[in-house]
Amino acid sequence: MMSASPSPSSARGTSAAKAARGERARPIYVVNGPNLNMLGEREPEHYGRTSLAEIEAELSACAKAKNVALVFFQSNEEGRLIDCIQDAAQNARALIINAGAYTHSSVALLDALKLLSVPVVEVHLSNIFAREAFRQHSYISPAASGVICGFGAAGYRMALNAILAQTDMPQTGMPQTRIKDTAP
Ligand code: CA2
Repeated sequence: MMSASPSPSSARGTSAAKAARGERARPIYVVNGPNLNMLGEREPEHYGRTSLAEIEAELSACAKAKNVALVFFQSNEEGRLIDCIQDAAQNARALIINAGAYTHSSVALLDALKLLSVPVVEVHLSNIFAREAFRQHSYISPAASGVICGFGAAGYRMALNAILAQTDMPQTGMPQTRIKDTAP
């Protein structure tokens, strides 16, 4: 984990410390939506030349170095993405999602993501705000802790690091969990 020194022996046996360790053992889900299985094959001007398999391999290496488990999932089907998000709501420590074009259309994904009480990071390879108007609105952002876009494949690593900073280092002042929308 990221802490520099072991917990003091007095804190190690407490139920709070055990709960924190159990939470860290949960995997971070990395969910990719429609057409992202085609990465590297077309439109490199928007999405780069790195394949999804290469992105996942790089993330796996980062996660291994930090002793974090990852679960990867990609689907072109909205319902299968929702099933995965519901699974994450039960089992994940956090979730990274590039919902692809469903970002701009899916209230169903938004509703599913609202089930999560752990950090959710929305990632886009391209800077969606510098593209067509229809890409500049995300239905899912209200359920996200944060959004990373425009940094290509590196955005996934940034998301992982942001989650680890948020969940392992509460002293940084970042909120520990996603703030729920309390608007009526
Ligand atoms: O920039 C992103 O990551 C997007 O989520 C990618 C989506 C797009 O609809 C969003 O507006 C922004 C599209 C992913 C399609 O990826 C392809 C990759 C190679 C060839 C064709 C599509």
